Amino acid sequence: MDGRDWNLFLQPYEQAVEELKVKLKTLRVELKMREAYAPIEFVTGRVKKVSSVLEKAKRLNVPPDQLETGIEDIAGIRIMCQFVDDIHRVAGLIRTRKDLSLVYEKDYITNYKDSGYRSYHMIVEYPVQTALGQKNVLAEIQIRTLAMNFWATIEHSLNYKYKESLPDEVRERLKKAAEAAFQLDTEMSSIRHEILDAQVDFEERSNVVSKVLGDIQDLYFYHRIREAAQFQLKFNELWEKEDLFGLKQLSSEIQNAIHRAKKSGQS
Ligand code: 0O2
Ligand code: 0O2
Repeated sequence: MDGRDWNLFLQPYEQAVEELKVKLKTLRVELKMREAYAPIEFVTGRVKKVSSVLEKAKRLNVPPDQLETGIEDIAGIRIMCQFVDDIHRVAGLIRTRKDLSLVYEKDYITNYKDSGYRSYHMIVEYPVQTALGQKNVLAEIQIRTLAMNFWATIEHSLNYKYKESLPDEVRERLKKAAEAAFQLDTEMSSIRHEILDAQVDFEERSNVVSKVLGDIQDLYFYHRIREAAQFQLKFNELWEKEDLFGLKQLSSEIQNAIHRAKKSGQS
């Protein structure tokens, strides 16, 4: 083991993690203000412990003088999202940032690991300003849903306890649990889409109702009393049946009637 000062070695990584956490938490606040919904639920970060850095270097055969390039997750940031769609949105936002540069990405959601692990990883290079000038450090940003995080947190702690000797039966059950967590994500996404669709339908229906009722008033204004009364009856019937398609058709029929009324008023 070399006699390096580990605190000094890890310092730029500490700085990178602190800065990235502040920036990503700020992004969450800003998105919440702009869109009322933030694709980021919460952000955490950590610097790898010296013992874990050494263990990983040994496992990956990284020489002691190449730790900075050979180990990409000494600085680690985790971004938790509610929905799988949010992960792609957040990854897109990170790609366009000017304060870091993307090195490469690993999509462990499409290509999930044998263990069942799912997450989206982005390896980035982040410049920190030190007393000796700028230093670029590598950082790993893991983006995952709350369900993926729940699974990974528990699986990680079990693996830590059992190391390599995790019983096969437990390994299999963990894989099944990962599948169940992913199904939960899929179900939540589909419920969300249905809610969004329902919101759009509701919006559309209330717009068409306002338009039809306003246009019927206009027909009275043009003294088309009989026609207006017939349209009102038709509207009542369609509104009762919640027939959005029929209401849209009625709206264009009324538009034509108004058009005719205007024309005959002019001649
Ligand atoms: P708030 O308003 O207190 O929630 P830190 O230095 O404390 O900002 P650090 O060291 O990474 O961040 O701490 P930690 O314990 O890893 O948690 C970071 C943030 O994530 C904290 O919020 C936690 O409250 C939040 N967090 C952790 N687990 C969960 C969780 O399961 N659900 C939710 N919603 N939040 C969680 P803050 O930023 O300190 O703010
Ligand atoms: P930590 O800080 O304890 O989480 P490797 O796959 O480790 O040989 P690489 O290329 O760095 O080498 O790995 P990878 O898989 O791209 O990303 C490494 C990190 O992803 C891990 O960090 C974990 O945080 C997470 N990860 C990857 N696979 C699993 C898994 O099966 N279960 C869980 N719970 N997490 C996983 P570390 O090094 O474990 O560090």
